[in-house]
Amino acid sequence: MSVERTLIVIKPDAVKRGLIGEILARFERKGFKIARLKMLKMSRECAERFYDVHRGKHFFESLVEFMTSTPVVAAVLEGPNAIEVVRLMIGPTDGRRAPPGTIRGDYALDIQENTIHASDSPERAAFEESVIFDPKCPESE
Ligand code: FUP
Repeated sequence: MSVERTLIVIKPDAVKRGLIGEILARFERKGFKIARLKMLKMSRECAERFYDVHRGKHFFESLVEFMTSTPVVAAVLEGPNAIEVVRLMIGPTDGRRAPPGTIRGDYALDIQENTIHASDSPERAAFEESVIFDPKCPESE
């Protein structure tokens, strides 16, 4: 069992719907420690860095617009096999196909406005934490 860190972002759709507490509570109940927490309104530069691997894809521009539209809440979660376990808890990308019981399965009906992001590898987790917690990605006022 390896203790890992992963980065989650509660997306604008979920923040607007008042789901921050409910979503964080699911991870706390599961046993993860919230190691870092930040509410921010992502700048375009911050969102483009965060989603650098998707640059050039057909949905990139609309994804950046969505993620910069209203504040998000980011957290670093720590616990055993955090990356794999948190990905299982959030479910597949498309909310319509995500099984009930997963976060996307319970709260989302869309592929973009799908409630939550979670890192998919240790390298991405470290990179995404560095982007989000960089002072160049300022906290929302
Ligand atoms: P995931 O890792 O499950 O968040 O999904 P992906 O890495 O496949 O997608 C990254 C982001 O792009 C997600 F926010 C969903 C979004 N996306 C679209 O908006 N349209 C698509 O066709 C595919 C992904």
